[in-house]
Amino acid sequence: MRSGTGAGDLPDAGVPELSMVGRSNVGKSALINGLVKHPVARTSATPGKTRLVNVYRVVTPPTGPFYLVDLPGYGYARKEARAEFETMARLYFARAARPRTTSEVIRETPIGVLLALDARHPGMEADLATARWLRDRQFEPLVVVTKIDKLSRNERAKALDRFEQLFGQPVLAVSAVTGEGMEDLWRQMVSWVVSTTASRPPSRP
Ligand SMILES: Nc1nc2c(ncn2[C@@H]2O[C@H](COP(=O)(O)OP(=O)(O)O)[C@@H](O)[C@H]2O)c(=O)[nH]1
Ligand SMILES: [Mg+2]
Repeated sequence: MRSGTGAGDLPDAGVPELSMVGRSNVGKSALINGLVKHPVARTSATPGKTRLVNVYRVVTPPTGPFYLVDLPGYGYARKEARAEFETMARLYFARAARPRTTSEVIRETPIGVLLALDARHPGMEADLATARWLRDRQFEPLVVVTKIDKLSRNERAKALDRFEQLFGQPVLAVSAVTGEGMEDLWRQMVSWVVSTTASRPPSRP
């Protein structure tokens, strides 16, 4: 739908958004392509390629339209990348609908977060810091372990245990290459979208 660098380029309030958060090169764009089964997002073997917020409007039964948001990655070799990510993320996540005081204007944008982690690198400080950052702001991310095809059967069981220990929640293993876990992830996303729309009062009679 659009690419942008600032808050003004983000989608209009009111429509649920599912955003991809993760280090550069972890497979966020490949995940989006795998989910919508169409090469809409540019993938790259060179880390740090997505410097923009890319927004995709998804229309699929049984949900109403929602947005998939490909956020720039963090933890890329450049030192400023972390600060850049935080500046952008602060603007982006401030748009979410969350419990507020009655005197505040309520902006109805439910935001769900997919935190993408590389199966081969459990426990990277940048990932743990990002999970803390999100939880501090009341975002409970769905943890998605990417590139699971890169691990052997033995390695994967160990890695998934480790991720679950580190993040204190179940994780979902996926591969954009083999398609493993993608249906399951899609189902969880759709049911999140349905639940956000069901819990809100209808905007029109
Ligand atoms: N083997 C494997 N490679 C993947 C997978 N997902 C992404 N990649 C590769 O990893 C690189 C980075 O992917 P990309 O989606 O651009 O990462 P992003 O920076 O997080 O958006 C590309 O070369 C992809 O082809 C996966 O599930 N399995
Ligand atoms: Mg990308």
